[in-house]
Amino acid sequence: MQFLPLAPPGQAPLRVLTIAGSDSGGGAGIQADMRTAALLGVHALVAVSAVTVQNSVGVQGVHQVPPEVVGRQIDSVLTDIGAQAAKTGMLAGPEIIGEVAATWRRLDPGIPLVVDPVCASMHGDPLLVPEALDSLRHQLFPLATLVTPNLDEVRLLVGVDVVDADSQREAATALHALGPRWVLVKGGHLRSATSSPDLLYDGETFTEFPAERIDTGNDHGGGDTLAAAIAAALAHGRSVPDAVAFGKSWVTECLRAAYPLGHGHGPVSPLFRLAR
Ligand code: PXL
Repeated sequence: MQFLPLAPPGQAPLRVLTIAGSDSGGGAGIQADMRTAALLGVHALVAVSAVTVQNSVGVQGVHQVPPEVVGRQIDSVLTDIGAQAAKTGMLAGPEIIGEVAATWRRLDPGIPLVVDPVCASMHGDPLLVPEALDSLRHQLFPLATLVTPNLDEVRLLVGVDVVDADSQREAATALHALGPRWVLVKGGHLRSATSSPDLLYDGETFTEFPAERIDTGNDHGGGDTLAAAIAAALAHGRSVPDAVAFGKSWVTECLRAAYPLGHGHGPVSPLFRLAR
């Protein structure tokens, strides 16, 4: 794959702000975003929304950061350091979503915002309280350049069971009606054992992004990694379709390099990049 251009040593790289939760297991959430950012040569700014107590087997606890502190982290880094793109992951509850949306509207940074509407971990442990779905739909989605739900999140957000190409289009249309500029409905394990096409929609054109299906039980952090790589490419000024194509090829390589960890599911890995 083609990587992103690097800043010369000693010069500031482009920045991506990630607003997300911490995974103590180091494979998903903020840690996934920072691994991907670093290995793509961009600098990650971080607003922590929640601290999860988590390992490879599951999530044993969630501690939300006070909403005001989430807003102040965003304000602090954007008004001083500045970023060329931003991304949200786990936001935990309606209060934090409301604060992120209000801060974004007030600062109006004029940069792309990727919203990965994280609802649960791969083990099925909740990472968003159910009452927060309306805040996601009506406060955050209208601010998003791109939203990147998986099939479970699609079902929760718009009530569409994606089982084939038609229902994937129906879901993309319903999600787009909530206000984001672009929607990427991830295919997950849809359709065939060898490919899992994601569907991108901007209100006019449907574009399919097929990708090789990598069969691994170690795919923790895959969604975060995809959205983080898309945000990094957007920071570089790529168009949304180009950034999605880049993110797909990045996460495919990270899935190929995934490794086992602990007694459960290991993480996707951007560390392959160090070997090149
Ligand atoms: O992969 C989604 C995700 C996002 N953020 C945090 C997580 C997870 C999955 O476990 O723990 C903090």
